[in-house]
Formats: sequence, C-alpha cells, structure tokens
Amino acid sequence: MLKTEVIDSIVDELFLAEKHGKAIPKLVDRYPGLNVDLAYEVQNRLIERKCRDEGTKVAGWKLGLTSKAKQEMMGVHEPAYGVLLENMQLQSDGSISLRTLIHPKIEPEIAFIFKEELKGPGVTVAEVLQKTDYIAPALEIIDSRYQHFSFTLADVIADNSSSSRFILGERFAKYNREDLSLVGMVFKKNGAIVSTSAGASVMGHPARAVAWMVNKLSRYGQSVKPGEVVLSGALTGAIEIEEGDVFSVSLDRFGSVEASFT
Ligand code: OOG
Repeated sequence: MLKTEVIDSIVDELFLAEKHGKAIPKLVDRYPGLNVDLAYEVQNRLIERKCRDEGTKVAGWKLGLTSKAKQEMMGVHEPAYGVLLENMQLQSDGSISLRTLIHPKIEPEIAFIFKEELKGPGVTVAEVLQKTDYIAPALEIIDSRYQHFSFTLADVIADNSSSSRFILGERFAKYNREDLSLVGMVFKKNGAIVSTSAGASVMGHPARAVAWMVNKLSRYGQSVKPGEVVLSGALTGAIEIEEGDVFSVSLDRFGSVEASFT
C-alpha cells in the first residue's frame, strides 16, 4: 500500500474504534513499517479528522510516558505527546459518564498555561518557565483504543497518546517562579491516598517535558500558542476508573481538582 493509503486506513480504524467504543488490535503487528515519524503523521491526520467530524478545535497538548512509573507500567521507555481538543475538556462540578469509553484510566498531572507562543527548535526549560502564565492541577482520563491497553511507542503515538478527556482545577494559580520539580502531589481515590509524588518525577522537572515536546513539534511547523494548555504527563501510575469512583489531585501551592464518575 502507498504511504497515504496506509495513513488513511489507520486513521479510519482509530477514529471508528473511539467512536464506537470498541478496541482494536495494535497496529505494528499489521503494519511493520509503522515507525515514530509515520505515527505522528497518523496523529496529525487523526486530529484533522476529529476537528472536522466532531466540530471541535485544538485546546492544547499532552505529554505521556514522561515518568518512570508510567514508562515501567506500560513497558514503553520514551515519552510521547498528543493533542487536547476542546471537546475533551470536562468540568469538575458534574458526574462524568464512562458509558462511551473503552477501558478508561485516570492520572494526576500538572497543567501549564502559556502567555506567549513556544516555538522550537532550541526551546529551553528557562524559556518554558519564562512564558508560563498559570499552573493548575489536572486529572487526565486516558483510554487506549488498543485491546488490553497494550501498545508500542509507535502505536500509542498514532492513537493520540491515549488521550480521552481532561479536567483542570477551577482556579489557575499565577506562576511565580516556584520550583516545579519540588511541588508535592497527593492523588486520592474515594478519599484514600493512592500515591504521592513530586514534579521531579516528570523527567526531573515538568518544564523539561514541555521543552522536549515543543522542540519535537517544530518538525511539523507546530507550536504551543498563548492560552493553550499543556499537561505534563502523569506523576504516578494510572488507575482504572469504575462507576461511583471519585478521584482528586492536590498540588502543593497550586490547588486541587476532583472528578466523580457514573
Ligand atoms: C499512554 C499515555 C500516557 C501519561 O501521562 O503518562 C500518559 C498510556 O499510558 O496509555 O498520558
């Protein structure tokens, strides 16, 4: 098959898997030529299709597999990124239905909101911090479109890095040069602590993950625009969500956010 035909047919499979809530076998076994570069091309096309068919637009970006906990959990040892769309954002004040999702999991993250464009190559941690406007706690719901949540790096990238939904803390705190590597995090399920961590669990410093992503985005002429949100990637392992669960993440000095599921 020609490259464009391969991309089209993978985009179709992933789009329909999400739409119908039905997992598919991972791709690399069926498309041995699927490498990381081709996978990002699939991701770009999948996002174009979602924007067109769902009438939504880009709200920001997410990192994935940026902490050791997540890399070990998934057996994938390099980070990846994906796109957040406006229709993926949920509010924390209602109950979230799991009905259309395949096998959702939840993760605690640090959200960045920027006041100026971040455009690579050559973006440094210092530049990321200088352009950071606000920091907020975030819960990300991931939902791999692959059977058994099993994938290689190229598979997960094609699947928009398992993006599904995200919830941001209601109050964004102005970023005031706090050391984000030292920000403590407490993650709770139904009132009990499931894990604790700190910003440093994300590549030593969460802004390093953002810089890494921005420099990768420059290969496609893409950048992080003012007002867009970027999720750092999970600070700990992901937890399966069941009906009736309530999760919360609290970040030292930056507030909390909660999500309840039905
Ligand atoms: C890939 C996405 C992981 C994170 O924050 O580490 C991710 C996955 O585990 O399905 O979003």
